[in-house]
Amino acid sequence: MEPSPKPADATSAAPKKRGKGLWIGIAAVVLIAIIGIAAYYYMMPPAANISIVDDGKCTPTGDTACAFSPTSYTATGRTVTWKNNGAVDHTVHFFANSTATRPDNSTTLGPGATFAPTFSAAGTYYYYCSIHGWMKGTVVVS
Ligand SMILES: [Cu+2]
Repeated sequence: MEPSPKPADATSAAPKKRGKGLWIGIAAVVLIAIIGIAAYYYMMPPAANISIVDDGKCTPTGDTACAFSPTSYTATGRTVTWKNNGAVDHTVHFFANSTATRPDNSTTLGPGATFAPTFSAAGTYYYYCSIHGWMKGTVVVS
């Protein structure tokens, strides 16, 4: 007998099946990666427009290391995001001389916290940190 055709068929069929499985595996990995990246960006908080910075102390004599950066910000839209990139608590409180329809003040923002009010009207909004009164800033909404 000649058993040679059977092994030849087996070897020629095996790589074909393995190759298909490999491509399905690669497609699955790519699909999972795309879903993962999309979920990551969806879950991410919006990028901050104004960074709150400090030296971890904010001594009451007017520590200039504790500040809003930039101190004056011109918004491109109606929502502005502050992020506390410092090590101590801060707030964003709007002065009464801002445009009358100013948004609500923030609650206390711990390190890493964000505050993103939407301004309902164009205007110039003056604000300060109620914990460190010398920290002040301006937002211009058009
Ligand atoms: Cu502060």
